[in-house]
This record gives sequence, C-alpha cells and structure tokens, in this order.
Amino acid sequence: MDRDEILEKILMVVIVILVIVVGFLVVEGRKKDEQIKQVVSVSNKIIENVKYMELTIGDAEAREIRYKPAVAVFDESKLNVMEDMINTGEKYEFENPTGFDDIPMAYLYKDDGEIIVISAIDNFEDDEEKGNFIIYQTNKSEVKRIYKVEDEVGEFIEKLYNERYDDEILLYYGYELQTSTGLQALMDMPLNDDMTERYMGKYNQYSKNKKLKQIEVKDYSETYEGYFVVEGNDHIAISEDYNPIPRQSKKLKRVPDKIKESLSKFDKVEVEEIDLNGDKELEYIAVGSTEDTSDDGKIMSKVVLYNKDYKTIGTLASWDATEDLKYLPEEVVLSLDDVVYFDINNDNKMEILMELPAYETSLINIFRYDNNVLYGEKDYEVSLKP
Ligand SMILES: [Ca+2]
Ligand SMILES: [Ca+2]
Repeated sequence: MDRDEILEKILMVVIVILVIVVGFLVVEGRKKDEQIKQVVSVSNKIIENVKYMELTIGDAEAREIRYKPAVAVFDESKLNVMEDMINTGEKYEFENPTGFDDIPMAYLYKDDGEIIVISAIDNFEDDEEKGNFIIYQTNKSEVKRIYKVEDEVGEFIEKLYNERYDDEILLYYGYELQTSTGLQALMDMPLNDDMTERYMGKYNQYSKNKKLKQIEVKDYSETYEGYFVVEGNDHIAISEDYNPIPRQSKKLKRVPDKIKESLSKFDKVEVEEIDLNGDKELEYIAVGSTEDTSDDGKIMSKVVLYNKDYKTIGTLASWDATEDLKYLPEEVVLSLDDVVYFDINNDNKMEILMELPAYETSLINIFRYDNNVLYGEKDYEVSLKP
C-alpha cells in the first residue's frame, strides 16, 4: 500500500465513524423527543378529573415549624390554572436531591380515590431557579417525580391559600378545624396578634343535627405560655352564613341484617342513616361495640360506612381498647356520639367529623364521601399508648 491508499483507508474509517456518531445522535435526539412527549402526556393526565384540592403553607409567624390549617379549593378555574402549571413541566433530575424545602403543598383529590401530593420546592443548586420546581407523589403507586415548571407554583399556592384562608373559620369547641380531610389534633394555637384577632367575631353555632344560635366570640384564653384557645363556643361553629346541615341523620330502630352480619363479632350494633353527598341515596354509619369487663373480657369497637345496599365503603376507625386498659380511667368504646355530619365547605355534601381519643389529646378525623369513595384517613386504629 502506498501513502495515498493508506490515507484513503483512514479517510474511509473516519467517514464511517462520523456516520455512526451522527446516526447515534439523531436516534438519541429522537429518543429524547420521545421522552419529552411521554413526560408531557403523563403530566397531562396528572390532574385530570380532580374534584378539589387542599392547600397548606408554612406559618411564618409561628415560633416553630408548623403548617397553617389546610383549606380546600373547589373552584374549577383555579384547578385549571394549577393544571396548566403542571403541564408546562419537564421532568427534571436534581444532581443532589437533598435539602428540599417541601412547602407549600397541594393535595389533589381525584374522582377514583387517587390522591396526588404536589410540593413546591426550591432548588438549592441554583438560587436563580428558586421555587419553580414541583415534586409529585401519588397514593396509587411509588411514583415520585420532580418537574421543572415555568410558573412560580409556590407563589400561586400561597396566594390562593391566603384568598381562601380569609373565607371561613370552622370552630370545634375552642379550636380551629381545617376544612380538609384527614386527621388533625385539637391543638392550642400559637399566640400572636394576627391569630387572636382572626377568631373574634360572629359565628353560627350548631349541634349534631340542628342550628343552635348565633354567638359572638370576643375572647380567648392563654392555655400555656404562647398558646391559646378561643372562648365562648362549646359546640361546632362557622363564621360563614350558609346551611351546613342540609340533611339530617336519623338513628335506626332496627339494625339491617347485612350490617348486623358484617359487625357480628360485636355484642352491640348501632346505625344511623344520612344522605351524605346529596344524591338522594342513603348512606349508613354503624358502630359495633363490645364492652365485656370480666377478667378475660374484651373492650373493642369499630365504625364503618355502608352504601345504600349495605356494602362496606370503608372503615373510619377501630379501637381495641383491651390493649389500652392500663391507660384508661374507665372503659370506653367508640360511639355514634363521637360522629358529626357537617358540610364544612358549603358544597352541599356533608363531611363526617369523628372525634377520636388519643394519648393526652383528642383527634378529629374528617372524611368526605362521594361516588362510593371515602376520602380521609381510613382504617384508623385508636391507641392511648404514649
Ligand atoms: Ca348519598
Ligand atoms: Ca362538604
């Protein structure tokens, strides 16, 4: 081979390599486009069929890290804005996924019972890009994704929260309740001018099944240093003027056979009927309880929601109090007296508010029912253990 032939061969090899590299890049580029398309189509589906969202943000005034009471948003136009924001997102990988600031938060409740959690996060890798990342997780899978979105989603949530927060106050005895589903402790509130001022004013007060009277909250009492409860309300009260009890519950004289069967391990069963969601079909809330205080006896109870055909929709709570005996001053079971039906957000659908005992406090578990789905902290097992 002379010199020219060698050069020609080298040139050929270089051309072949170039062709391979260019081809590879084109394929990779297509793959990337494909990936982006997939991400967009996935993200397009993220909040389809969302019925409502719940928002909470960090309380800057509080002396400790805590969240403000969550508020629920049903406004479709706001849901659409949120949807648009998410759909502008591109999947994003942080180089160093530590130190996320994961407030504020939005919980998106879908028709089929799926709950998606969205957090606005700051990217500490780059100060310029603060706040325009979201992270989402769903209760239906292990999926946890980070998206970079164009809008300041954190700012949006905060603004929306503040608009909604001013709307309504829901008081349960001396405490403010969140208008969101799930468990919350009846907690004394951190004392500062904004907070105490917020609660003063007129409220409509209700018992389990009827309106009582209008009250005016004028005072609060400091419970321990830096914390307070509202004075003057010994029931449930709302600051807004609407009918939170559009339908009444009624205790049944006779327990339906199917419910009796489903709670057959309990000595006693009590049932109330009510149309929670206003579709003219009745729902049933039943409490099964056993209070056998003999030496080998059992003390246990369970609260279950059934649909019109007596099919179980979900268990709200259960309590095997036998295990808590040494913490109990006396025998206790869950009962229908612990359950209140109340439309806490003026959408004509009544939420279930269930008071539950807990170690050194009480919890409120709020459930929302619609389309055969029970939203909230289901299957809650009461325990009085520290
Ligand atoms: Ca119903
Ligand atoms: Ca409601």
